[in-house]
Amino acid sequence: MATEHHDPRDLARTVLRRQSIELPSWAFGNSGTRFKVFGQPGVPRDPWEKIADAAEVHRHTGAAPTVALHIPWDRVDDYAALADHARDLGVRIGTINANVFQDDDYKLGSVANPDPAVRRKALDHLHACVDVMDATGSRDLKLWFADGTNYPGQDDLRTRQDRLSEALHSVYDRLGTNQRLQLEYKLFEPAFYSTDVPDWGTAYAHCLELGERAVVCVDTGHHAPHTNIEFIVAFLLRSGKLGSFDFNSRFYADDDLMVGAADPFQLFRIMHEVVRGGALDEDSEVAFMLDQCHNIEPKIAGQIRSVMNVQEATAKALLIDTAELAAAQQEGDVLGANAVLMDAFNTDVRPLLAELREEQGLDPDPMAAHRRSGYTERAAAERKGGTQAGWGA
Ligand code: AOS
Ligand code: ZN
Ligand code: ZN
Repeated sequence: MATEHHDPRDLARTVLRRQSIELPSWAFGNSGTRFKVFGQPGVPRDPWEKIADAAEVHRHTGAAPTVALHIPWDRVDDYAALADHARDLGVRIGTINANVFQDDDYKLGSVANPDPAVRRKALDHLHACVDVMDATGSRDLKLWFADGTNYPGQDDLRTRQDRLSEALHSVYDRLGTNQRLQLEYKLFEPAFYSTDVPDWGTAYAHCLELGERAVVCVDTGHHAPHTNIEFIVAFLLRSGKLGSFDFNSRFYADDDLMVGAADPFQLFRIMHEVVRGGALDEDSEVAFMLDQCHNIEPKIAGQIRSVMNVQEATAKALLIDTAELAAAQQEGDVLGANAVLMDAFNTDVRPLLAELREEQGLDPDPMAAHRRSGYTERAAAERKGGTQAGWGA
């Protein structure tokens, strides 16, 4: 038995070396709550500078080679030039996020709005986002809709599903053969009575109807409290419908705090299902993105910390002795099986990750390397007048 036992550390090293985490451009701009946006010095003034900040995260972690855009927050005249700019800085443009929630027209919704003219406007924007993808070479279009209602009777729930479905079909038909539609669900907010894509089941059903290139995005902050998110991950991976993650953590609602900060054990359980379901295999197409707001902490450092948190949870999940776990499960050894999982979770993986970074020519401590680089001070000195960017703009 001992001879056929693989050392989980070997697999961990291989997978961790190739793991990549996508950064959201909007995490680098000023953000806040409805009560106050606290500005930070050196905040990017435009998408070009947001990409430069993302590149700084990648420089020290080696694990964040792509940056997601949000349109129109990241509107530029020439997206191909923006993609070149990213490449020059050592990163690439990743997912394109559509924004059909910030205009006055969208008070009663976007693609599910009762007014056909507003629905048309929203749909035109979604199509324009696919044009952006064509220019940047992006694979994924991420759709999150703020659509819903605040009061019973405000609109017809079923008709809204018909309108949503019509728009999704239209966007899906516009996609190129190598492009995908990621449908993101969220239980509530900004709508408080009903939401048109409230949960994974609704997103899954729409994606099934659309076809193979429509997949579900799981934002970890978008569930009711105590939802077993790892079950959703396991289910969606089993049916080939998990497209991506928006990682963040929450104490109350959609808090968008740093991933792994509120509940590292939950992140570990999710990463266990990710590994189990093959989402970190070499040919996996699951995208791992951050969707966070750094309201009070420094933004670049906040992203670096988040990337490290994902790496640590992944390393722990990869260290689970799967042979022992399977044997304990098969024998009905409840405590034994649980102990296998907990042993891995309680392992200090920081030395392993530090070693892997050194092998890649990186500083073993990305936070310290970023601090020492003087990047933040330089940005603060050079970027005058950068008060708002992205979220809160
Ligand atoms: C909104 O709650 C969602 O998480 C979306 O992913 C959204 O596009 C993103 O958070 C930027 O606001
Ligand atoms: Zn999200
Ligand atoms: Zn969210």
